[in-house]
This record gives sequence, structure tokens and C-alpha cells, in this order.
Amino acid sequence: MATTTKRADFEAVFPDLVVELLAHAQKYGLPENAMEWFQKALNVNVPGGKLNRGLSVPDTGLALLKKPLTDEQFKHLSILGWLTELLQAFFLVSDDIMDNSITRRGQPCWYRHQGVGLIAINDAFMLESGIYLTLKKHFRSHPAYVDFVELFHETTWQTELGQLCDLITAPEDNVNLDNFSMEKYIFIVTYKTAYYSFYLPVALALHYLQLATEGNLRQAHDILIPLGQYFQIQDDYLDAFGDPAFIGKIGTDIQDNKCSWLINQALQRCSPEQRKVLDTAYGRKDKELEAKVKVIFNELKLEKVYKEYEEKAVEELRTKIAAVDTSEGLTKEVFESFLAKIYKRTK
Ligand code: DMA
Ligand code: MG
Ligand code: MG
Ligand code: MG
Repeated sequence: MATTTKRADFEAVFPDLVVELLAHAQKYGLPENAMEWFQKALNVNVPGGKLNRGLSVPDTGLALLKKPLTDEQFKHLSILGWLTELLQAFFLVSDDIMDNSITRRGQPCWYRHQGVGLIAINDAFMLESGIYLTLKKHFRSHPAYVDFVELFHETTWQTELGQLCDLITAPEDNVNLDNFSMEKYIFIVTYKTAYYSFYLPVALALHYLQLATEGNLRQAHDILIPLGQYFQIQDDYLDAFGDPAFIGKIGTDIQDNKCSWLINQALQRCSPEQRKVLDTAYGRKDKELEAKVKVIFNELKLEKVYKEYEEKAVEELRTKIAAVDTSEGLTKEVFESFLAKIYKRTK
């Protein structure tokens, strides 16, 4: 039996969701040029990524049931998957404005498209609204409807808390590396990334299949949050050490003064001389100063530090997964498939 969802099968569900959302705008007599704008905002920002989050909703369904999904289950779980991608699109459009990013998925960021600019803010809101319109259309009479709505609201809130801390820990005009710490870092990444990227897809599948017991949700949480922290540490590592052509985005963390995993590791290991360079070069909108920071990252062998961290983190996650209590319908496969998707990822 297939244990993972075919990307093409999942992708085939999206165009109908676009049609439905456009129909929902048409009902209000939205002018044609605005209809076209919204359609483009959906098609540019929602598909086209790795789809890890979206695919993991039907994949979790498969891993929970351990048998092929019915056509209806596949369709519903895929719709819920696309809603996690809509949520992600809403966050990424906003994140790229706030992070002053250049490219995303190998294209200019949405706000950098010709004629878009800060209209992207409203586009982000409309992507978010699309979640609730679609939920209502397809799941209004599902027993977990209220759980779905509450879960999307709570996850959005959590992500916003994380983004707030990410942003205010990285003031543009006041670089002070003493403000960074691993404690702050773990808060930021838990909230800005782990909940929406890892906990949400699994919780959605559990609710959809009526397997969302308190115990199952708690166990999922206790594995998926550390898994999400590991994922964001990879993101931070790739920001400086990844290949922009391959990851589809140009790293901005050093110039943006971000409290990233790499700078926290550097601060723990640097000599007083290296610290002086970091103090004057980190968080400045200047390519040469950014390069100086990268020289120190290399001197401190952060690539090696990262690889050692990765092995240890994965070992701990495997131990946690092995201890999962499956008596209420949870399976280890749910978590194994997540881990397999991200272990040693390079994009
Ligand atoms: C990701 O943070 C978090 C959200 C909520 C988008 P980030 O700015 O490190 O992401 P990226 O590297 O993709 O811009
Ligand atoms: Mg960003
Ligand atoms: Mg960001
Ligand atoms: Mg990043």
C-alpha cells in the first residue's frame, strides 16, 4: 500500500478550491480586475513550495489508518492540507515584507512583484480568510468543525506571538548581541514555526478521523514541537550555508539582525576578538559586513557544530517516537514519516 500521498494527486485538489474562493468573491460582485488579482495572489503564493505541510495531512491520515484512504477521506484530508498551505502563504507573504526578503521559491517575493508592493498586506489577509471560507464550505457539518476553526485560530495566534518576538529581538537600528539567548531562541522558533508547520497538520488529521483524544493530541504535541524546533534550526543553518539557487530564497538573517541559531552558537564559542567583529558587523545592511560574519561562522566551524546537533536531535526524536503509546489509535508512522521528510534536508 502507498504510504505517502502522490504530489500530483494532492495538487489536483487545489484548482477547485481556487474556483470556489473566486465564486465566493463573485457573489459580492467583485469587479473583474480584482477577481483576476485575487486569483493571481492565490496561484502565485499557495502552490509551488515543497508542500511538506499540506502533504503531511493526508500522509498522517494514511499513517493513522494504515490502509488506503477512501476517495472522500483523501479529498477532505487534502483540502485540510491545502488550508495549512493557505495559512503558510498568509504568513510568508507577510514575513517577506517584514524580513525585507528578495526571493521566495525561486521567484521575487510577492510584495516585490510589479505593481504589488504593500497591497500584499491585504492579499495576505485574503489568503487567511480563504481558510475559513473553505472550512465552512466543506466541513460545516463535520463533528470536528468547531475544533478545526479553533485550531486554525489558535495556531495563527501562536505563530503571531513567535513572529512578534522574532521581529522585536531583531531591531534594525540597535544591534545588541547581548539581547540574544538560546532561551529566547527556543521560544521564537517554537511559536513562529513548530505549531503551524508540525502540530497543526497532525492535529487536523486526528480531528478529521475522530482520533483526537487528549492523550493523542498531547503525545503529538510533545514530539512535533521538538521536531519543529529542529526544522527551524535547519532553516537558520540553510539561511547562511544553503545554496540560494537550491533553497529558492536568499538568506537575510545576518543583515536582518536575527536571533538565529547560528549567531547564538557563535556567541557561545567566539573569542573576544571575534566578538568585537560580530558586534560591528552583525545586523548591518551591508554585504561586506555580512561576509565578515560568515568568515567567523566558518572559523568557529558552525557547519560541523550543526551536523553534530542534527545527529543528537534526531537521536532524541527517534527515542521519543519509539516510546509512543499507540493504545488510542496513534501510530509511530505518523512521526517517522515527518522525520524522514526533513532529516538532512538541503532545501
Ligand atoms: C519563518 O521564519 C516563520 C514564519 C512564520 C514564516 P523565517 O523568516 O526564518 O522564514 P524564511 O526563512 O522562510 O523567511
Ligand atoms: Mg523570513
Ligand atoms: Mg521571519
Ligand atoms: Mg529563515
